[in-house]
Amino acid sequence: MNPLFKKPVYVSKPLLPPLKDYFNRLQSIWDSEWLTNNGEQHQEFEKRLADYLEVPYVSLFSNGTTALTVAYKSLHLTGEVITTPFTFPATPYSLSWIGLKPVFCDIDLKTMNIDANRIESLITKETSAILGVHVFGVPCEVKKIESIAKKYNLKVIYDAAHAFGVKVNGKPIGSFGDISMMSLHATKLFHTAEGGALLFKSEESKKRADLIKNFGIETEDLVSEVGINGKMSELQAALGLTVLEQVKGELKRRETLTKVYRNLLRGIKGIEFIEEIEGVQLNHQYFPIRINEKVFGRSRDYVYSKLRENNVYARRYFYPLCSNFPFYKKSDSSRSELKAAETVSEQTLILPLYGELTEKDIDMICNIIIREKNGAN
Ligand code: T4K
Repeated sequence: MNPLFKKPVYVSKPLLPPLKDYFNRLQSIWDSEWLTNNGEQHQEFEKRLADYLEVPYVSLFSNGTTALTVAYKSLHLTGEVITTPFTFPATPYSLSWIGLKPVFCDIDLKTMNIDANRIESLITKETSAILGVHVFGVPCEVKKIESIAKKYNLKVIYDAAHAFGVKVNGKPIGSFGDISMMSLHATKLFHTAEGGALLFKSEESKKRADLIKNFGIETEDLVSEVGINGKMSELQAALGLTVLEQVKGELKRRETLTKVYRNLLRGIKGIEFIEEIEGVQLNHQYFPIRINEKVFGRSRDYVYSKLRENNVYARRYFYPLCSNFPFYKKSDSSRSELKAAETVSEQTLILPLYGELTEKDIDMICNIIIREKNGAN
């Protein structure tokens, strides 16, 4: 069979700025002979990112996973942390690596985020925090989570890996909770190849995270705590500064392409997707759809394999569910019922979305899907 697409179409493609712009910054790095450890590019990038994201303080990291771990350390978390199983493995792993226990809470079927109404029943005397994930850039129920945290004196951390530039009622996503983490991996709307950032409200929190990510070294004479190497290099920071120039255009293009997807798939029975949400400025990081086999006539996995036959590499984020990883499944982490998360994990498919796609590409991708429904009837 001849695939419909001659070249592979992946779920995402890194936003690549003009190479000459990056070269100019590389030249400055060469001239300075300073490659990492809070150099000029790093300092400029931290300021520019804080401005762009409208948060007071940013700390840059080598990747998002290390950034999360440092966030927990800086908040002195202990014992159990309530989180979602419908996420990338990095979310619970970052807890497990420093001896914290993830406790999985079921999700809301509509937003696919942690179900705030179920959090309270999982709180024990061991609980020290709630870790929400704004999955696919859709914000968690930040107000409800805040009031639960207040009532039980818990910290709130947001894994905002997918939520670069998202706003809720005009407020930047990084302004909620004690600390938010953004992944700056190549597959993200905005990236530094590998990278991550923590966003804070106070300078004191930033200083603490900065200390931990640099081995806990305060001065040449004083090492005050067990730190780690989580630093971002000058090469990554320079790439970030260059990509930042392009991100608004990419966002606009993705918004247009999302509308094309929605128009083509709206009304197809058995397929659901996220429409505009009142008061929320989305970032179109991903275009997830949910396929209900009973109604659509074909399973998510069947559609996934048909897309593959045609060179379209859609992804089953997030499957398998983290709570089903063998080491979590047999542990106390997966102690509650996770029905909604099971359903969503079995139904979700992420379709390709990035600025370089054309309207025609999206039309062809949707045709492969719709053809399967018709074939099934
Ligand atoms: N929390 C959440 C909720 C996350 O989703 C993530 C990461 C994290 C925390 C941790 O953040 P980091 O420590 O990674 O900063 C990818 C990314 O590697 C990962 O960052 C991301 N989430 C996850 C959702 O997606 P994979 O295993 O799917 O990557 P891979 O290599 O299969 O890439 C996906 C597609 O992107 C490929 O099919 C092709 C395309 N691609 C990829 C790369 C790396 C390119 O076109 N160019 C590239 O350079 O995890």
